[in-house]
Parts: sequence; structure tokens; C-alpha cells
Amino acid sequence: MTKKALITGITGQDGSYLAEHLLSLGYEVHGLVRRVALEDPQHRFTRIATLLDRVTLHPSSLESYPSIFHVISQHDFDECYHLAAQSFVAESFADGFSTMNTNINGTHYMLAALRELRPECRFYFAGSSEMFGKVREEPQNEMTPFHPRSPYGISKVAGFDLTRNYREAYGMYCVSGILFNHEGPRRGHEFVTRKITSTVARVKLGLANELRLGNLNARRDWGHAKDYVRAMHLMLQQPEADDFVVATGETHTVGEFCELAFSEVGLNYGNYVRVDERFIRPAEVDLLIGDAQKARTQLGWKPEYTFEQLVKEMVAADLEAVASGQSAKGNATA
Ligand code: NDP
Ligand code: GDR
Repeated sequence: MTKKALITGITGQDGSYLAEHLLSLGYEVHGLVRRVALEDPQHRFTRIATLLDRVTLHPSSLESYPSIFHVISQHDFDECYHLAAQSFVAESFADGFSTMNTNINGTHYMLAALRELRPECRFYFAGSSEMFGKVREEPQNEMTPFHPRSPYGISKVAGFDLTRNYREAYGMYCVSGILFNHEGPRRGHEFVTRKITSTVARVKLGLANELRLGNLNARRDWGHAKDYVRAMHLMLQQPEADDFVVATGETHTVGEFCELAFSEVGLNYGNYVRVDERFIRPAEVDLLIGDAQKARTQLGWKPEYTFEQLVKEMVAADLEAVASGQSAKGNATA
């Protein structure tokens, strides 16, 4: 029997890769999208442009319980991947209230509607390494305590707790992936990796002469989004619902990412990168490095991309995109 999956946030980086992955496995894929997106498909659906004839999109908003309830009432979904969120940490400092509202209530609405209508549907929550924040140990695993450092991180801890509570209180199959940073050519331009690789391309092509960044010393465990969506799917195929850390186990500074990305086009990053106070956060997460041993052992998951391959692919895609004047959201075929 064909399985039916609902993806919230299908227009985002992860949603687009996950939709492709599930389609390749024979799933019937549905996506929850904002009504404004349906009205402006050329700009809003760039990441899923090549999938539009193979997925069913439903207008809804994370701020509206009735709209979520209506979508879930229409199909007997087997799996639900709740990826939609205000996902930019810096924006959560600018407007913590709307981040909290979307991320916490949105998750609660999804869980409540599933409990009411589809209690057998398996639920995945997009948890984050930002929940570890001011880290208590290195590397971080499923037992590491949380200490979030931003409204975004706090909203993800609340989503994680809600997900666990629905599992424990109502016996539903609800899991959280604690995913460390994952990137790729479809990454939003506001995130540091894409900001770096798109500027590298513009510098190389003579369209820019500097890259203004905040904290160059922050360390992140960066993987490739294509690898991470495989883990999301595997988490919903287990005999028992459980939470998993997904990470590469390698950490690099923002400065090291810059060095490698500029060197890909034969340039020295020191000649272009400037520190700009505007991009320094009120509270920073200094160091993230994940221990994904449990995912490796129990899910049989491991990343296929190396850090070097990730940077190479992103720089190459941005060189091509900038040269051809492509849309800011990235090429759906990348
Ligand atoms: P993106 O920012 O690329 O995508 C976010 C998605 O959420 C978009 O589809 C966006 O829709 C949708 N969305 C945002 N607000 C609303 C709303 N109010 N109503 C309906 N839809 C909304 O994020 P990623 O793909 O990178 O991440 C996916 C999830 O995983 C997020 O929850 C993120 O917090 C989490 N995460 C991501 C990690 C990463 O490194 N990428 C690591 C750990 C967790 P639209 O296109 O209309 O804006
Ligand atoms: P992050 O990703 O906050 O880890 O959240 P981001 O790429 O925004 O920042 C990574 C690190 O780079 C530093 N930095 C800058 N960041 C941005 N965006 N712009 C800059 O100019 C800049 N200069 C330095 C940041 O301070 C930070 O230390 C991402 C998101 O995808 C979340 O949704 C997800 O949960 C986490 O990863 C895991």
C-alpha cells in the first residue's frame, strides 16, 4: 500500500529534499503551504518547482488551528514531518514573540489535530542542536542537557517537550530529530554558509568586493541536508518511537568555512572578509559538535558528504546561479 506523508515546510530547504526522498521511495507526498505561496508560485516554489506535478499542496498556516485541522481531516496520513518554523536564529532576537508563536503553537496545533483525527499517524518534529545552546559537554548527544541561547532555541525546546509529552501521555508515535546544522545549495541566503558561498561567487565574478560577517569564531557541526532528510525518514520507521541526534561529529569555525570557500575559487578570504558588529548576536552558541552514535547504530544512518564536498558543491552551485542570474532561493535541481 502506498504510504501518505504530510510535510509542513515543504517549500524550505529540508522540505524540498525530503519530498524528493519520499517520492523516490514511492510515497504519496502532501505539503502544507501558506496561502500567499500558492498565489505566488514562481517565487515561493523555486525549491519544489520540479516536483509540483507529483505533490499535493494544501493552503494552511501554522498560526491557525482550524486550517491545520482541515488539512489533516482530508487524508489518512501515515507519516507527518513537521518542518515548518521561523528557522532563523537572528530573526528570533528581532521578533521573539512571533517566533515563539509560530514555532511553539504551530507544533502544538499539529500534535493536537493529529491526536484528534489521526492518532496512528507517525509524527516527526524538527528539533535542533540550538537546544543545547551553551553546551554542557562535548560532543553533545541525546543525554546532554539543554540550555538554549535564543528565542528560537527556547521555542525548539518547547516543541521537543510537547512532542515527548504527546508520546508519553497519549501513546502516539511522536519523535524529535535533534539535527545539527545542515546545508546545501538550497540553503536560505540569510544563513552564514549560503551568505558566504553566494558572496564568494559574486566576488569571483566581479560583482562584490567584500563579505561582512559577525562572529568568525563560532564553531558548527555542518552536514549536508540531503543526508539529514534520510535520517528523518528512518526515525519514523523504527519499532519504538525515540529521539535521535543527527550530526557529522566534526566541527569548524565560520572563519574556516570562509577560508575553504574562497580557496575554491583561488582567493584568500583574508582579503575580503570584514567583521561587522551588526551580525553579532546578543547571545551566541559558541561551539556545537554532535555525537550521532545512536543514529549510526540504531538507524544504520551515516553521512555521505564530507565537509569539503559540501563547501565545494555550494560554491559551484552559487557560481552557476550568479552567472546565470538565477533566483535567490536556489536551483530546485541542485
Ligand atoms: P527553512 O527556513 O528553509 O524552511 C522553513 C519552512 O517553514 C518554509 O517552508 C516556510 O515557508 C515554512 N514556514 C515558516 N513559517 C511558517 C508559517 N507561519 N506557516 C506555514 N509555514 C511556515 O528551514 P529548513 O528547511 O532549513 O529547516 C527545516 C526545519 O528544521 C525548521 O523547523 C528548522 O528550524 C529545523 N532545523 C533546521 C536545521 C538546519 O540546519 N537546516 C537544523 C535543525 C533544525 P515559506 O517558504 O512560505 O516561508
Ligand atoms: P545557526 O545558523 O544560527 O547555527 O542556525 P547560521 O548560519 O545563521 O549561523 C551560524 C553561525 O554563524 C555565525 N555568523 C553569522 N550567521 C549569519 N546568519 N550571518 C552572519 O553574517 C554571520 N556571521 C557569523 C552565527 O553567529 C552563528 O554562530 C541554523 C538554523 O538552520 C537553525 O534553524 C537550526 O536549528 C540550527 O542551524 C541548527
